[in-house]
Amino acid sequence: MDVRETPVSAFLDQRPGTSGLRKKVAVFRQPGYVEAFVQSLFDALPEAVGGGVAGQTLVLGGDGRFFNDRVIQTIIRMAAANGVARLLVGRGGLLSTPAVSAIIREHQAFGGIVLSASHNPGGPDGDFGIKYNVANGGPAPEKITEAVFARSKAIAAYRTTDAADLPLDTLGATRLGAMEVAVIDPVADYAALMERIFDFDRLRDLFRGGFRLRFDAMNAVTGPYAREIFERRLGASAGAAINAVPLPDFGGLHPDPNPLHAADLIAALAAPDAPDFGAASDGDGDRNMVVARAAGIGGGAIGPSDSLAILAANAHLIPWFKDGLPGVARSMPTSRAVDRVAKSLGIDCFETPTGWKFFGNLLDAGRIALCGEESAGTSSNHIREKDGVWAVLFWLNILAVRGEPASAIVASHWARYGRDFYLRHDYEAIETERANRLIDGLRRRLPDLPGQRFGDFEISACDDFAYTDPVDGSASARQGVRVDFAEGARAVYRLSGTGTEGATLRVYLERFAPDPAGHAVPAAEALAPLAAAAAALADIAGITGRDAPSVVV
Ligand code: VG1
Ligand code: CO
Repeated sequence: MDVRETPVSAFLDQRPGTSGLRKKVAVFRQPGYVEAFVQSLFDALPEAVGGGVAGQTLVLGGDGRFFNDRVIQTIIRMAAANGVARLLVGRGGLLSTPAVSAIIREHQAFGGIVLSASHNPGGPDGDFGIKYNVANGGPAPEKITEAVFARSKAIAAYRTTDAADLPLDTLGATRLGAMEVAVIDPVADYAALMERIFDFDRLRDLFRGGFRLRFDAMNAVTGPYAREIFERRLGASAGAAINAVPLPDFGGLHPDPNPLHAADLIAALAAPDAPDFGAASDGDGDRNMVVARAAGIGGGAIGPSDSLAILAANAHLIPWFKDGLPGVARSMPTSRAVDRVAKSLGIDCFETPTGWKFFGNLLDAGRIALCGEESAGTSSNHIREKDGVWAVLFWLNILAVRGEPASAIVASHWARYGRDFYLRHDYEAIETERANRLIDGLRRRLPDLPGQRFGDFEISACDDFAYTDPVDGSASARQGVRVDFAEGARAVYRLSGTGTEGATLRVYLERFAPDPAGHAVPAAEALAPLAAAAAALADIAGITGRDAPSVVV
């Protein structure tokens, strides 16, 4: 095999964000763009993690979106030219993000590459992304992503080889030069892991008893996982998994599992013949939305922050957690519902910056075993990524053991712990300069804000969230502006690190309501005064020119 050093000029925009490098497909399609980034990654690893990919095993797969098939082949050739010994590739180029994490751990691989822009839209006009995961199965920490970015600014050539595309549709091993390429079943290792975590006998009984699930894979990567696990192994009725064939354009759907983009699922769970439980996941299968049959308090979509709290409170019902949890963690903007559960369990609760990479050390050190984000991500120490299908199985296992409808479990959780009303307002594609001005302005005003009133709310404390990792001491500053109000409410402002167009301002709103008498109110209504106060405080309309958010979830 001839290794070819191909000159390339550096692209200066290859800084990975919250979750890998994410750009418009058109950006990734520039000649040399993928190659420059992947070579920067390979070049940066020896110093950043103490060893390079030569002689190692890597895992490779993606969510099947447009361009996945081309980039897979590019990376296969580059991996061979960079001396990778063994490459595990998902059949058809498909692997969900949680499956990559599971496979890295199961096969003690050096790392893995996931091709996905996650919940961002796909297709030629949509988004593409490349993420790197390290040997613990988790997203590369900032130290590595920054080293890759630094390298990408100086890269001058990449290594590849002239070889035809490899067929990826049949399982088995082939070679490219000295590298073994093993085409693996994308689902097998992952499904086996799920069987070790949950009570599959009990779940089979649940479905045998007529329980009806509707799982919407949104034409993204989880279809094959859902068919195998829910339908084949657990006996859910055929067709319980819908939109279950991964499509390059996601069939025109936007695979972001929230009440807005999975509106059909919400409607199905509100219909007279509704299934017992609904769920959906995102492009790469790491997010989940769970939906209770709509029936009074607790019915409908279960907010991700509530879901995390409820999973924590019920974790002892799952075989994997029968001895309880050492601790839990949530990203900073996630509601404080799980904090109250941790308090009542007498365990630690950590608050980390947004992005799954910040949970890795806590999980590795055994300080936590369950964690989540308000953005529909939940997972545990079974892997080092968030995990959509796992979260659905967790809920099903709780439902099977408790024998109550999901809505009743939500309502009784609120009655016991209080309800944290929660909403996120996104202002998408605003001019970057205006977005930065808004956040900088808030930062500057921080010292003067305590004591000021906005509408019904008085600011009791505020800061720009900074985090020091309790395990390795690494520090991350400027992670979002937190504003606490004396009335048990909170607003958080931060800019998205996954958007691909201008800037996205996220405003996270929450208010604690201890009294069950107030729990029936819809969140939008309960939070309207807080939303107005938060918008006024930051002068969102004045600075961005937007008088309403583009997305409310
Ligand atoms: C968003 C979410 C964050 C999540 C990230 C990746 O980041 O807020 O919680 O970890 O997406 O999720 P940001 O920076 O845009 O707010 V996924 O499913 O895209 O891998
Ligand atoms: Co995702």
